[in-house]
Amino acid sequence: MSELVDFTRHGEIGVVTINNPPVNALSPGVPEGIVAAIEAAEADPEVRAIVVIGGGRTFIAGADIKEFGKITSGERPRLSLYAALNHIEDSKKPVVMAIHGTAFGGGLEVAMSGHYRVAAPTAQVGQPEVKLGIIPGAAGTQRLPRLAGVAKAVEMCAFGEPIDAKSALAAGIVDKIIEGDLLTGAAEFARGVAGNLALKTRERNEKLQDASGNTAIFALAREQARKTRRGQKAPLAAIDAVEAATRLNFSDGCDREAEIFRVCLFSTQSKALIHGFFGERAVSKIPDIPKDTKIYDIRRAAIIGAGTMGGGIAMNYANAGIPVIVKEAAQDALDRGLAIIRKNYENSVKKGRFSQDLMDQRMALITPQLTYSGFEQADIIVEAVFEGMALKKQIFGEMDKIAKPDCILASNTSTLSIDEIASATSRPQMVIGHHFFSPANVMRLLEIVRGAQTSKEVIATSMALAKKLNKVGVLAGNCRGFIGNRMIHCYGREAQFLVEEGAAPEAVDHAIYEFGLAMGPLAMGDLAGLDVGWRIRKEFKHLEKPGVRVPHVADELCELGRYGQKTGKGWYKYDENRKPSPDPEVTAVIEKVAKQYGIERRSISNEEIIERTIYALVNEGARILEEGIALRAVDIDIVYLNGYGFPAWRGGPMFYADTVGLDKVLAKIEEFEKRHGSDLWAPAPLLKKLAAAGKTFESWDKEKESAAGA
Ligand code: 3H9
Repeated sequence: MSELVDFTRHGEIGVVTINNPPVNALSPGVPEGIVAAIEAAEADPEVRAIVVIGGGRTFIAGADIKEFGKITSGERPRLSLYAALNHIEDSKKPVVMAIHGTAFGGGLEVAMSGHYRVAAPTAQVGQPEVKLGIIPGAAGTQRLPRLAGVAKAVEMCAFGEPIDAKSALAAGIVDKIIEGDLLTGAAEFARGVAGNLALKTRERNEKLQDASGNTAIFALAREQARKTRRGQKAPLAAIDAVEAATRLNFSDGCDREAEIFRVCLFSTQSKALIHGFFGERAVSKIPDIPKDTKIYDIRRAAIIGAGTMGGGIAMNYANAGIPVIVKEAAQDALDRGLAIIRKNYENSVKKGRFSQDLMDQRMALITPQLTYSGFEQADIIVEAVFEGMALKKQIFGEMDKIAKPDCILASNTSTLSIDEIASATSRPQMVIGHHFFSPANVMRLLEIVRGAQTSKEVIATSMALAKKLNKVGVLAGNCRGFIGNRMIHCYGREAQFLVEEGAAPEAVDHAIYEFGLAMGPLAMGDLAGLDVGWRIRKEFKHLEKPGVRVPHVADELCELGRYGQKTGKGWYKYDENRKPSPDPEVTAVIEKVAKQYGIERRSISNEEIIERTIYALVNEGARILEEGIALRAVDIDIVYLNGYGFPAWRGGPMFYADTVGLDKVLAKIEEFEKRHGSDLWAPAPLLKKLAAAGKTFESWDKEKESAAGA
């Protein structure tokens, strides 16, 4: 056979094994190899039934996502698996698909072309294509409703969540769960069905019902998709494709699916989501840190600070099974912190996300205390106190005295210099930034900030730890605000300027929300607490360049005690259910500020709101890239997708700029520079360079990667 697909005979059972590590994606040669192996099995008179199984850690994780870019760029013709899958299904000998690991996307589509499916208890099956902005493209939307019924198929194809083996069995996708060795069990199952050719999936129409019976299912799914997948086209497209299965015969349904698949594949949304998929994996690769760098074993953690951040961070450690001490300075603060942790867990139990038992286990891993007792045994200590340099340095000085020599000393600072913090210790090589995002138990981003002297081992351990904590770790260089907050500072500044210039706060937030972010910048400020930024601005007041415009409204709101949601008022006023509404007091503050600083008020379009805020991110992002604070443009995108609610289907701010065209983005920035001055809007040199060369941030990443590999 081929290197990718192997055929062997185990007595009267032909075994087809796919060997395309790491995930047995359907790369060129794999589908052809499976078909050839099935043909060989059919031609072998000794073989009575066939088992198809994945070699290594999984069955088939889907089509090879790397191939999609080649199709859209015209490098490869269209990808079609229909004929291959019909060929498998037309086998005269029963084909048993043996699933372990993940049968995702094209993997499940291959599995459904078999006559039977058996699965390991830990296997998962799913049609996650919508997460890549596409729909199943190898008859998944046509075979799945025939196996599992319309409602299940809509749920799986439109929302993309995988299901476990037990649910797959209940849905009729899998015929048997095999305990013990999968190949042995599958072969035994195959012997049992030898000579008994089940109906082809594509001919099983009994679960499709008539179109009218399904109307409610489709209507409900569309409503849910519009709500929970706001702005995304693929979920609705997937529903259309499953609906086609209920209206057309299999072959015409497949044609319809192919048309819809192609439209999705060529969409900007799909390119953006695929960029995010590979980006999430690319960020873990640090060019100057070899794969075999020593990683410290993190078995015990300690956190200083039981506030919102400290508590959330403690939950991450407990969730990963790592015992964690949480230290506070005063009993009431410690009690408050622990009560919030408990409440968060209780909510998860109430929502059925996990059992009371699991909650109890996790709570038992968290030790609240007022002293440093036990800190000497910790493998990592995370400081999560107030954002003030003096306090942080004092704490790091104390940690230095207590911690064992190979303990990692991490700061959760969101803006302050890691090098200055490290200078309070005798071991700057062990000091690193672990910037979690609020709520820390929910947000996936962990910005890992490398100081000038941070050791490679500490960086490598932090990247590995991020994975263990179920976070996406992105490495950032040390500068004020690192990647995320340095950029958000410019974005927030423009949002406030827009308000001073005449846009209502709700107009700014609405435009950004419509653009696709989870929340507008002012509403986000209210949620995070306006006093946080106020305090930071006070700390950095001495760095402000005289004569450069700064926003004033948020500081004035803080002076009035309007810290945001926590005080019931900030940019908005909040009712007892935290529902915001515009507040005349805020309008009065804005008008007063505009008058005081001679700012002319005018009507501002949604387009300007988007350009001023998003291009401010892009321009600062380009500087961050050029300075090497971020390793790649995609690292910035991953920070924004996972830490700031940037819509995944726009790919992140840098990818979004690529899709607009860097020449157009630059032209606007130059216009803003003329209007608002070079201090705020001078275009980043890298942006100018790329725009002049007709390049993109993505192409810049690729050039850097190939230069590093050369
Ligand atoms: C599809 O099937 C369309 C069809 O309807 C048919 C159309 C005609 N392709 O995530 P990991 C790489 S669309 C290429 O770190 P894990 C990944 O980049 C597809 N490469 O491992 C990484 O590379 P590297 C539908 C892939 O154990 C390495 O494998 N399927 C693919 O944490 C390890 O990956 C999906 O959307 C792929 N399909 O998680 C599933 N998958 O080491 C996408 C992975 O160089 N995949 N790679 O960085 C996943 O969800 C996870 O990878 C999986 C394993 C759960 C499978």
